Amino acid sequence: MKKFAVFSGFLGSGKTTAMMALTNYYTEHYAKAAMISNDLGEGVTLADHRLAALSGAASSEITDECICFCHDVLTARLDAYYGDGFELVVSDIPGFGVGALEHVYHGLARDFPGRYELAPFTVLIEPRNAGLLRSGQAGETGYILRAQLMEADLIVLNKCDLLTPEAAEELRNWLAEEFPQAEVLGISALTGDGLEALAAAMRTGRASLRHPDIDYDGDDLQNAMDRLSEYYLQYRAVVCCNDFDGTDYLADIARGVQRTLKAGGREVPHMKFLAWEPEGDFGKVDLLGVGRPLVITRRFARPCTEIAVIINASADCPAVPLDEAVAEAVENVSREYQLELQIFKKDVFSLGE
Ligand SMILES: Nc1nc2c(ncn2[C@@H]2O[C@H](COP(=O)(O)OP(=O)(O)O)[C@@H](O)[C@H]2O)c(=O)[nH]1
Ligand SMILES: [Mg+2]
Repeated sequence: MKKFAVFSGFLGSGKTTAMMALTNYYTEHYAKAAMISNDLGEGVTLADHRLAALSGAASSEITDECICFCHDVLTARLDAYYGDGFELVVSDIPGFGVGALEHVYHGLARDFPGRYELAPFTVLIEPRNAGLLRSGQAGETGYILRAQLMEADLIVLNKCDLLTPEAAEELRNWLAEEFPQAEVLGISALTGDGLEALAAAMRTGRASLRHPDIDYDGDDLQNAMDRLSEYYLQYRAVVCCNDFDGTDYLADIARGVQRTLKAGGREVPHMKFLAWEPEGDFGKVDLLGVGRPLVITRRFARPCTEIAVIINASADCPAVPLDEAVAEAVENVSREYQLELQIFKKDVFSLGE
């Protein structure tokens, strides 16, 4: 079997976490599965792939370009995995992912007929955004969420651990009524609930290869894309004396960025703060909107003396003020923690340029 699935969905919906959980589950129960983190940043080892690798998932990344537009790179990667005995490969989509059904699935079906089995085109949504969409309060994000869900063969309501079973069922029912072309599943990528159903959908389900009318060339998508910036910073931080709490350090930086962006009326759908120490222990903090509480995704088990840090984001904020907000927070907090910094790489760009 050479099954391939795209996992689309809004920033922060849990694509990376779900792909990690699914590939591990699938490998344990069925056959070898792997994941590809697709990112627009240049170079290698952006936050999602680093996280997946630290977590032990079979993982690789495709950077610089969306798999929508580099089928040669994608097919070479897929063929290498299938040649190696993998039976399922899942990849996410950078940015908003809108249009990936056409560009990836139809592109592969047209140019490489019969070479891969396309699993259901899968779109993740988190309860908060499903709720906002349902109540008509999603604002400009509403267009993006709706377009993503219209592309779906399979809608995955993720983070169901944050809901009561009744509330999860109600949201699933609403999604099924509103997007009748798709099957709807509820999972928690964090607890593993629902992974069997997701694995079964990958095994037995098929892509429908429809052509939904998502107004791909319309102003709504273009405007949203134009406002999006990508941010990437990697550095090493060494404490001058004693040790420090790496998780608190990441959270303090995240709070600093959050304060500045909030004061400037900016938004950041998803900013990741990932750090690891030489032994492989790691910590991660996620900022999923300036008005939402920080999420401590993973705590360092021990105090740190030296860490490598990646700060990686898609933000609704022009590149310059975004860069300034992060630089200020990193500088202030690192001084407070008495850390010496060595910057390896910085890459900040607007998608609209
Ligand atoms: N409570 C909860 N949090 C989750 C779940 N899945 C992902 N998250 C968290 O949501 C945040 C964004 O997840 P991520 O996988 O990076 O989202 P992506 O941007 O779509 O790839 C992280 O803090 C995750 O730990 C889940 O099932 N339940
Ligand atoms: Mg991700």
